[in-house]
Amino acid sequence: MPRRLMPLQKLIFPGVGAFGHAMDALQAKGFVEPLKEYIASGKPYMGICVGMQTLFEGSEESRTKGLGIIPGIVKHFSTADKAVPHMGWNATQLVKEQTEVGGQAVNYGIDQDSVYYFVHSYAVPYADNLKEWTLATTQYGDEIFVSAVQKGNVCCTQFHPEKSGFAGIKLLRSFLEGTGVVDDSKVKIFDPRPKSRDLFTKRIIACLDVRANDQGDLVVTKGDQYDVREKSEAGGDVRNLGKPVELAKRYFDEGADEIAFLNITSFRNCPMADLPMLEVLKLASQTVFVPLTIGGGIRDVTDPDGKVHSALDVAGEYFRSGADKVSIGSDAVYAAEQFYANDGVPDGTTAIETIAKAYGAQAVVISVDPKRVYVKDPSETNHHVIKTPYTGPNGETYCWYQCTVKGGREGRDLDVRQLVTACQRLGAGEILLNCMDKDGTNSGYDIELIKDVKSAVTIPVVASSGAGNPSHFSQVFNETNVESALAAGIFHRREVPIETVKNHLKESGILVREDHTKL
Ligand code: 1PR
Repeated sequence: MPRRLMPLQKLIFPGVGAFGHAMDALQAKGFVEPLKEYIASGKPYMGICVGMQTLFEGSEESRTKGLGIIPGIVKHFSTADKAVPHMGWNATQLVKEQTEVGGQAVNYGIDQDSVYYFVHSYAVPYADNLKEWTLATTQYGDEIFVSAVQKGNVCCTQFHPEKSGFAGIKLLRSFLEGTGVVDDSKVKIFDPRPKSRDLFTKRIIACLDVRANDQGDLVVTKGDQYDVREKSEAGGDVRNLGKPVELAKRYFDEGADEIAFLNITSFRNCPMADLPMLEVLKLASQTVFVPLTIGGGIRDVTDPDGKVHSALDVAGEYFRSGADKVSIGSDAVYAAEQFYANDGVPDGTTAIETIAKAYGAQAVVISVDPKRVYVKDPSETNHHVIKTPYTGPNGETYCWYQCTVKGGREGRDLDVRQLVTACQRLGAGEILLNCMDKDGTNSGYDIELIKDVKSAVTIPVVASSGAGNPSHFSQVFNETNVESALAAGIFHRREVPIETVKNHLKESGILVREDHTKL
């Protein structure tokens, strides 16, 4: 049934997910012609991410045609020199300037000193025939792509203003409070200037492990090597380090670039209507304007009446409640086992595949809970081993990293390299790499593990477990090429503020995000 958009005064099309999926949905719901008609009428339009990409003629991501309003094809990033998806905070270079100020600001508040949150594997390479349409470009590796579009009544961003802290809110406010239409005759256009290196920043992520305590309240907790109970002979209480929504807001205010919530008791079956993290996400997304990842229980769930909800349905509920990414733990291990049992052929049924197909690879994170298994000699195991200077209990100098499920309760016959390569092949977009041996120890990240995983995949990797002081962050960024580092305990216990970590990284010459925007 055709939809009428003409009565609208302004239209924002915030896209998440895959190009083909978005275009098919527009087609099926009768929005294609009304959207074209609306944009042609000269009324203000803002497209975000896929909401921008669909204005082009097509995308390498799909055979489905785009709206064809802007010339050009959306292309996949090269993985030769960088991780893909391009996931994180990057700068923009404005290539338009107003010769006469008044009405709608041509830059819509975009600021070259700020960074904005991107999450995409496909982008429109900048080309001269896009001059009239290009408002800003961004460099990732040595590729320069269109990161913002502007012409007349059209303004779009490849990045997500709604997830870009106060810098992004300033942009949305400019569109909402301005006329939303720029007089192009009063705009000067420049050529983008390539830089010797991109301005992509390293992300600092705060992680909140959440579960119900013995009184039934949802609390943020933190384990030592995954044991979250206070030490006592009778078995202590679950450690309570605060309330999830309040802590998330605190970390946003303190400069976290992303926040992850992990429901750590999700291995217990939970009916769809009672998923405890939905409310947490809904409330957190009202005050937290950086990406939110949710993990724990992303798998098929069965209600008490026997009704089964697919992992895709569960993920959909989380996305609609404010999650930007879902993180899959145990189910990813089972999916990898199924993948190898199937001779390395994806069968399209796993949660990774179904969620990535609908929401894009960038929305699917794999949370890995590995632990070291020491061997005297590599011949003792079929698994991928590393030689390590940190010897085992009996002087062993080799180890492999065993994947676990159910929050580390059960080890499987799968090593971490097998897991991450299978998950990348199945369509995952990021690896959240925990380490059971290091979790809660404050002794630094497991650099050997991180290097090993990073060399096996081209998707971004989050280093996790063991951060105890700011120099652990500079160490992990200097010694491995991970894109981001996560910590929990030191932030919860206020031992090291996020700002101290970022100042230390800046002093060490590592690029990090600062949001100086005043609203
Ligand atoms: O298997 O898909 O339902 O997901 C369960 C999720 O819950 C997984 O992501 C798993 O990592 C997590 N989880 C389960 N049990 C625990 C536990 O601690 N008992 N938490 C747990 C994992 C590890 C990190 C932690 C870092 C940094 N927590 O999230 O935040 O190690 O900590 P640190 O900086 O204090 O060292 P599924």
